[in-house]
Amino acid sequence: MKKQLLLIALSIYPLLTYSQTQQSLSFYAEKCSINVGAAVGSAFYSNYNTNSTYDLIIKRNFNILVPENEMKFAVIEPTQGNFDFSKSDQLVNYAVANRKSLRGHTLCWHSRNPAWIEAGLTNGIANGTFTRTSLMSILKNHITTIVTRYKGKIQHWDVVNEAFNTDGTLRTSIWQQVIGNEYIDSAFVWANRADPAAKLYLNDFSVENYGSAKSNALFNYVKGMKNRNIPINGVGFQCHFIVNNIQYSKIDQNIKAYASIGVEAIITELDIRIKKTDYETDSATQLATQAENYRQMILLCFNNSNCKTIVTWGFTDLYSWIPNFTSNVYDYSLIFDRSYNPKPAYSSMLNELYLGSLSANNSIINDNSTLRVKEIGNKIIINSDMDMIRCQLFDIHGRLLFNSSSSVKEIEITLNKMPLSLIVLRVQLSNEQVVVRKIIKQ
Ligand code: 9MR
Repeated sequence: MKKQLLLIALSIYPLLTYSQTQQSLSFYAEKCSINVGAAVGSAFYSNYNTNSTYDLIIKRNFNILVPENEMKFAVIEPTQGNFDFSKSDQLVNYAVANRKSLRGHTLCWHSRNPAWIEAGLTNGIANGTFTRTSLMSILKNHITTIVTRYKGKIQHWDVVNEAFNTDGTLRTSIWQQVIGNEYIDSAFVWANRADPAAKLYLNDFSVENYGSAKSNALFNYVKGMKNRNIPINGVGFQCHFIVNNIQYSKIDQNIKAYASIGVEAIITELDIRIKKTDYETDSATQLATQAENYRQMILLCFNNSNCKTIVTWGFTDLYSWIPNFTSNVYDYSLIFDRSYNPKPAYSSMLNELYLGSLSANNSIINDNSTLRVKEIGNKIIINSDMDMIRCQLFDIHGRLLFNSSSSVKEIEITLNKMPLSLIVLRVQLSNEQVVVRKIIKQ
């Protein structure tokens, strides 16, 4: 009877439209312990708590929000020492009232600095307006004031944004030129002192794929920060992608590299743009490919315990930075269309989260016909009727202990150097089902 019900649920789900179902992205994401979020831009403030479609989509679908522009330096400290919190307070109050988490974006960046900071550069070169000491104290005051104000209310901070060049060198922002490379370490230390519970991230673009000069540089830098005991929790992969042009396995490999040094790698600004001429030729194919791309991004979160946040950069094509940024060559990058209708990408994310929620709430874990786990001495033997395309073990802190990605029906893991405590087994089957099982080691 139970199986029959499940089959019916699976088969009708893709047919439901957004307006017909009460379920939502965050409804299922929470069952999978995933944060699913969106950036909110200027439209948020005119829709603030109005129960408009814009407002309802946010309330129902996202459990983490990020201000697209309203916490940037120029907006929040337009003149030295005078802070304008009007917009950020509105967002924070909304998040508290609606039980949403927040990502603060961003405390230190080369871009969107106010004129009084920009005055320190002439043609991009520091001109002596600020000394190292004066700029340190400006940055420290900026970070400390904002993080302290929102202590306990903003759970993630993009402390430093886009610090690297494509070749892996550090960007010569005003902060880097006047303070030196240590501006990054200092920014993290100041943010941590102001709110020790907030998680702190170094956010960047084109750092998603394992092995590029820029992603290697970011990885090595973060490793160095950990060695210097700088309080960094993770990196943000912005993920501004082009449809059908995403290298999942390289992203997966990169996320796992961060796991190996105890660092999160989360998805902070996802959008997947489509060339307008391709869309005009065959919109159905483009949207279906985009839907599959978004689904695969959700799988990265399922398959990596250090990637439990996925945030899109906006949610409706009505308000996206893409057309303007690409001189109208690209568009249609988000999961709702311009009329707030959910796109195929929305449904594919919803379905994937729904499937994930089934294994998260144990309805599949206990099905011994899918997966059998035996412990013999210091060995764990995992056996499945279906091919296992990935098999991973994590320790209690979510650190990866074992990882195999060959397609097999049986796998034997020797536990010699593994910690004696709870470990978590996560297996992805050839039907893409993810099975999770907890093993208590004696
Ligand atoms: O989407 C944002 C756009 O509205 C702003 O004009 C722009 C400059 O402040 O920033 C855009 O957001 C960027 C984000 O802050 C950092 N990563 C890249 C994003 C897209 O450019």
